[in-house]
Parts: sequence; structure tokens; C-alpha cells
Amino acid sequence: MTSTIEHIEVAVFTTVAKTAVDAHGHRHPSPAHEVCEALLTITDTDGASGRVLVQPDHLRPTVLDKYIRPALLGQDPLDRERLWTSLARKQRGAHGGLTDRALGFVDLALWDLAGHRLGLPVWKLLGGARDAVPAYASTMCGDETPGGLATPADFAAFAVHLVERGYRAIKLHTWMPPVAGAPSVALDIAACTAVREAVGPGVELMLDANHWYSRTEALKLGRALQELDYYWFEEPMEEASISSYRWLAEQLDIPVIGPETSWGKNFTRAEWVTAGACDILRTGTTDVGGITAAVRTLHLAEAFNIDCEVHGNGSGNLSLLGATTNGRWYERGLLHPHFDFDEVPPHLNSIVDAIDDEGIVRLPQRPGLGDDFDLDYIKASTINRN
Ligand code: LLH
Ligand code: MG
Repeated sequence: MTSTIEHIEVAVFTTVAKTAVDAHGHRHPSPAHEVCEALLTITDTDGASGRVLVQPDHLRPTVLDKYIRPALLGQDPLDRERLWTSLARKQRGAHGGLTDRALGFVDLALWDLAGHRLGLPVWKLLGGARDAVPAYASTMCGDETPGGLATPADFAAFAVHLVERGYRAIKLHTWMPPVAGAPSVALDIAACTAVREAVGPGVELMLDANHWYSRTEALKLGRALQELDYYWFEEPMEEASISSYRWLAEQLDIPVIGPETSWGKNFTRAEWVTAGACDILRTGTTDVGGITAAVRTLHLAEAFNIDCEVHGNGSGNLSLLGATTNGRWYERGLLHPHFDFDEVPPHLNSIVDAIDDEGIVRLPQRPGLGDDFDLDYIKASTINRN
């Protein structure tokens, strides 16, 4: 008899973090402090489980009870396409209450469950394409911390360190509000110039700048980047304005990449391609509604001979890259001179995306997504179960 989904739980637990987000949502280093994280677990009647770290705001008890449990309980967990479509269609009547992110978390847990049930890594289940992928170092945003990322010279010194660490590609996130003086096209150009001069021509560089420049500011910055031989130009304007991106992409030689944050899952990505608004498409498991929709996005781009770069770190995004070939890099970060990205947090036994001296990340061989949770720690630190 087919096993069916029996239990769906979000466990909120305490752990220790050494980063914190500012008033605009940008992450920076911080002293070690206690934070709440959450683990979504979906279990079937055979006892197989899928687990994924989630942002509990997207999976509040009302969201679980009103949309997710009614769609999933009693269903075959391997019917991911059917379950994804049924949840995606509930979004219309949920008026924003059921987010693309929520869809993504559920889909990731179902993929993890399938991997555990079948004893295979998710990237193999999807169809293995490669067992290793180069990483780009993705920096945190500029800040005002002495010796951090406060000046163009700081970015240059950090870039040299990253190249020595093995990275062959680096993406800068420059200064954004609430940092004093931000945003500034002149300062962004100064940082990008300092980094290019510091690392030389052999390293690929990208810029992800302030996301609310005007068209003319974005064009000026993009023209400077192409002079500096940067590889791509990311999200310099509000992404809801597709025509602004078409206007920009038409005038620049440097590839424009996007969208990262737009709602509308793979459907919006198709609109960007047909509008000519990007030269490289963007997807990511928490941006478009999980692996199921992100794979569609990657394949859509491939059919137009367009690269599609995967946004964000983590096991789901790494699995996508193991199963496709038109994304060149894994986004490893966010990195900062005062933050040790390789340190294992208390709720994990190991990190999924260790990097070698050549800047390469190997795909996990563990069943499922490949996360190595310390379930005893999480159980002992759980403060709330929804
Ligand atoms: O604003 C930030 O901190 C970054 O832009 C962050 O959202 C990051 O995820 C990103 O855009 N990466 O490409
Ligand atoms: Mg980005």
C-alpha cells in the first residue's frame, strides 16, 4: 500500500548565531547571541521524514492549518508535482497569506523525504549532471565597521583574501541604507574599481548593488562595470518594473541578471525572458516555490540558450546545481572579514557546502538534500511546536 503524509510539524528551537540583520534586512556580523530557528518536518506513514530549515513567519499555525495540512495530509508524498500545483493554486485565494517561500519550504521537505525514502541524494533523483560546482564568494553588504567592509580598500583587501582562499569568482554587495551615505553610484564604482585592481584580470567579478537606483543611475553604474570587465550586474533597480530592466539590458554589454525577488514563481521568470529584460535568468528554491519550480526555471532558460544562476546558499540550491548545467556557480555566502562562514552552528553536525582550495563545492552524497542536522540538539532546544 502507498504510504501517505501523516504528520507536518514546524519546531521552533533556539541556537546561536554570529550574524544579525539590520533595519533593512541586510545581514552583518554580530557578537554570538541566541536566536530562534525552525525546522519543518513532514513524515509519512512508513516513518520516512523530510526536513528543512524554514522561516517560521511563512509557516505560521494558520498557514499550516488553513492551506498546507489540508493539501498534504493523506496524500502520497512522492506526488510532488500534484501537491505543488494544488498549493500554488491556493495562493490566489490566500491574498498573500500563502507565500512562494512557504511553497518552497514544503516542496524542499517533500524532496528530502523522497531522498530519504529512496536512499539517494536529491540531485541524483532529479537527474545528476555534475558532482561538483565552482562557488562564487558572495560578500555581505558594505557597512561602517572598521576593518570590515566600510571602504573600497576594505573590499579590495577582502577580495585578495578570498582569492587566496581559492575562490575564482567574487560578488560584491555594496552599501545600502541604513548605512550613512548609501546608496552612492560613485562609491560603488570606487569599490568595484579597487577590487578589480586588487585581484587582476583572472578573477570573475559581479556586482549586486543597491536595489532602488533610478534608470540613469543604474546605466551609469553598469557602464562602469563593463569597463572593469565585470561578469554580471544584479538587481540595481526595483524588479517589479520589467520594462526598466529591458531598457537597461538593451543599452549595456555587461549581462544583466534577474529577477531574484519577484513574486510569481517560474511564470514571472518566463516573462523576463520573453521581455528581453535579462541576459542571465535568476532562480532559487526559496524565490520561486521550491526545487520543483526552480528546475522548471532552469530548463526554461536552457531552452532559450540562457544561463540561469541560482540565488542563495544551502542544500536545496546546491542540489539544483548538481542536476542542471546552465548555472555556472554556487552562491557561497554571505561572507565578511569578521565572520567565519565555515564554523558549524550548534544545530548542525557539519555544513553542506564545504569548499576546497580551488573554490569548488562537492555535491552531498547523503540521502535527501544532504543537510546534517544535530537532531538531538534541536530536540533539546525546541521551545515551540506548531
Ligand atoms: O541585501 C542583501 O543582504 C543581499 O542582497 C542578499 O539579499 C542576498 O541574498 C542576495 O541578494 N544575494 O544575491
Ligand atoms: Mg542578489
